[in-house]
Amino acid sequence: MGQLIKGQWQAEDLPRHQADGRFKRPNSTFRDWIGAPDGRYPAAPGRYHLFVNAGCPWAYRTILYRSIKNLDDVVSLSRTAAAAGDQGWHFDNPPEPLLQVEHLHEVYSHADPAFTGRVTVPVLWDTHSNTIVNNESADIMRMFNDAFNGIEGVSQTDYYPETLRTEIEALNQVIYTDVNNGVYRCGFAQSQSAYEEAYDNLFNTLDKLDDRLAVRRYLFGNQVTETDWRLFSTLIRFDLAYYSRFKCNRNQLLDFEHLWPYTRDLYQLPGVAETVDVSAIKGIYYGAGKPGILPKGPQLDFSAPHNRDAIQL
Ligand SMILES: N[C@@H](CCC(=O)N[C@@H](CS)C(=O)NCC(=O)O)C(=O)O
Repeated sequence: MGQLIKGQWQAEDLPRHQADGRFKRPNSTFRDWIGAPDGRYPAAPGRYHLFVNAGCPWAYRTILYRSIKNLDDVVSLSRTAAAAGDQGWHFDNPPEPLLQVEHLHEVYSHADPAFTGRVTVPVLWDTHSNTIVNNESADIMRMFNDAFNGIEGVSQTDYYPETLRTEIEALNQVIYTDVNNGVYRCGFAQSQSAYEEAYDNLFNTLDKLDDRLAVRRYLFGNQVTETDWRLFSTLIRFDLAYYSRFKCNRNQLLDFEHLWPYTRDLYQLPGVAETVDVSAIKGIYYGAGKPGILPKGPQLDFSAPHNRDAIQL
């Protein structure tokens, strides 16, 4: 995919690899915060908007939080078409209603006419000052966790409890490196050794997480945290895309004794199932090349009983 250079779309794809073939993900560029003490972005209902792609695991985290925190009436949302085109992400049935644009890169150049960088989803947009508040999914999850809690109807559930923060940060780091980004390090590796290293790290970590979930209902016991949602965002895509498209094929998720029922357990919590868009997931990973044929399988029953309620911890 191309990028913006001084506000102009450039189709040429700059390399995203280190010399040894390892995939390197660039950092996000807009990092402001709703509800921060500077008062620039107050937590007002109807003021903010999300631009997402429902197949993307990073954008998905924000779609998921918007649903489980009951923010559907507080933060509005537009989806891009499943697969990127020659100008990157674009909207189906343009123009997109909020900003009257056809491509996501126009949202970025609206915010900053001289923007240089990658045009990524998710984007959290402020309709008052007409700019991007933040385009880093990890930040947006944290904001959605508590920034709007003063608004009626918003769920008060805390997925980042004070008492667990140190442990959450530590496990997030491992899961990000080896699993969330690990599947991309498999799929986008440019050398055999970089791929095999990422593959081994991925499955070693999944094995450890599987053991951990033998005795705990969720990663930190019987309370769902941010770390569960971060892991879930990758697991729900695993057999649909990563196993085949990214060559993460030592096992399917279906083969893991605990990770598979754990994924179904999270899927069956209120507000989650309606956020999982299987055709968008297939579309983002398989749909870009012509003729854009999507795999028909695999058949996965996320609604099958998980029997994890009995785990006490
Ligand atoms: N750090 C970002 C990463 C987002 C990201 O990489 N999104 C992908 C889609 S899955 C994207 O938009 N890629 C376009 C590009 O890199 O040009 C986040 O977590 O929010």
